[in-house]
Amino acid sequence: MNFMKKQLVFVLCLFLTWVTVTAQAQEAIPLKYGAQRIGKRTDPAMQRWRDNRFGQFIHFGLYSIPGGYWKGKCYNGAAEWIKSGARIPNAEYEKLTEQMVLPEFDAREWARIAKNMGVKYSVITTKHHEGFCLWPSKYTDYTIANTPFGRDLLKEYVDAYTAEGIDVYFYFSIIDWNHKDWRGSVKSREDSLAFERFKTFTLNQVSELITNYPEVKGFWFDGTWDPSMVKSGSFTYDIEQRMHELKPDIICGSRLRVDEKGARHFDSNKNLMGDYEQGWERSLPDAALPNDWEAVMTIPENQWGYHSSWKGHIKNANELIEMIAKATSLDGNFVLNFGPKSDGSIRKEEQLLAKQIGGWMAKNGEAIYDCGMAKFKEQKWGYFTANPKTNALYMVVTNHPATGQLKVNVPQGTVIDQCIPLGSSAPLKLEKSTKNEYVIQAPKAKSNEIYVLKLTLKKGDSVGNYVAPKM
Ligand code: LM5
Repeated sequence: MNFMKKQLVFVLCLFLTWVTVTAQAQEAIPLKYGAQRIGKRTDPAMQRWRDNRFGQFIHFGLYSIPGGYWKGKCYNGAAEWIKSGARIPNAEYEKLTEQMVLPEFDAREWARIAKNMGVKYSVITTKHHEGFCLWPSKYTDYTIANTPFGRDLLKEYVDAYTAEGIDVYFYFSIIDWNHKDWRGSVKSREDSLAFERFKTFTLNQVSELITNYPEVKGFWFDGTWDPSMVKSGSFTYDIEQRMHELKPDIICGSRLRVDEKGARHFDSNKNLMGDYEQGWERSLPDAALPNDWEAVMTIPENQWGYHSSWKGHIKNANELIEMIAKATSLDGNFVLNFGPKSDGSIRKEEQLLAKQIGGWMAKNGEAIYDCGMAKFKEQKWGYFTANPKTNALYMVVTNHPATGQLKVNVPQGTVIDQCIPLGSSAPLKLEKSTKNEYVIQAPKAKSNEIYVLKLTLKKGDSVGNYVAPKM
């Protein structure tokens, strides 16, 4: 091709790109029930959610009583799904309420365990798919009030966690296997009338929760995938509006929402609905995302409610700590699930992990709380995190090298002044090897220890990237 031809092709390409880009820009579909905001929230409540970084999930309900077993048979599906897995009729399942005695329940003990683990927020199942409510709802009798335990478990939880300075969030499933008006799909006029009544019931319950437990910081909706919901853009929009009327800075993930065309989480224009990506169930992204996000994780495989015999792989403390670090390094939150036992206590395995994680967080939490993505690339030894407020940079070392040396690539021009392991005051020897690389003499790590190095950059160098949105 001669020069002129090349130029012509180039100009043509430019033109075509322009045509596609403008066409796409014009294609925005007008939506009544789509995203209510584009880009990250910039208010203090949302910044607090980000700064918290590490949270706890609690799955507790009637399913905690059978703990994965029904009539002597073990069900290896998720324990909180046992009503469905073992096809238990309502009348039989409801009898579990008689066994809800909770002799060992002490919300302050749960809160202490959470506090010592280092979480800054906690999400509890106020009502899972089974429909049983952990609070005395005036809109149904299927609640904790009508059990031998009888007390308002949710209130005790809210008070105890709030007293420990832990923010509380409410998990709420829209699916309700116990409610006569709930429908997974709407196939007749009768269904349609029932589901309309169910919408009112749900709005009432959400309002009741916000009104009676004003400490709640946000909602974690679930069970929004059935056809009845996917066709209910206006309903999920109404819930969002109602929550904001009652509590303007309430936080709610994307799982609640669907637009009028049936697009879930992201509307038909690909804009995130709700405040953060809430689809990360038992998985973490591998790269940065444009939105806030939160991953929720189980200790065993897919078990959220109490299961008395965990099968398969059970994560150890370091696996979970690595996930906390990874989430932080990618500007996301990490929430670890607990499934308390039917007597109200927390199982020993979970208590031990909570303690191990808590020990690590007490020493190294500085690299997690208030932190986010650094502008330095991920490297083989682990994860960089950065605190934009203090301009500190952290290396969370998950792969201690046999060489005893950590090679650290930094952007050109970056000068590291000092490197100190958290929990120590002695700086490590730091060599500048080539233009963009430092070699750090690693601390003598105990085997299997994840440690954190705090780097101080030359004054004026920014660790940024995790730029908190401007207020
Ligand atoms: C699995 C994978 C992606 C989205 C949804 C599911 C099914 N998950 C559930 O039904 C409930 N969500 C969990 C937080 C837990 O409550 C589980 O029972």
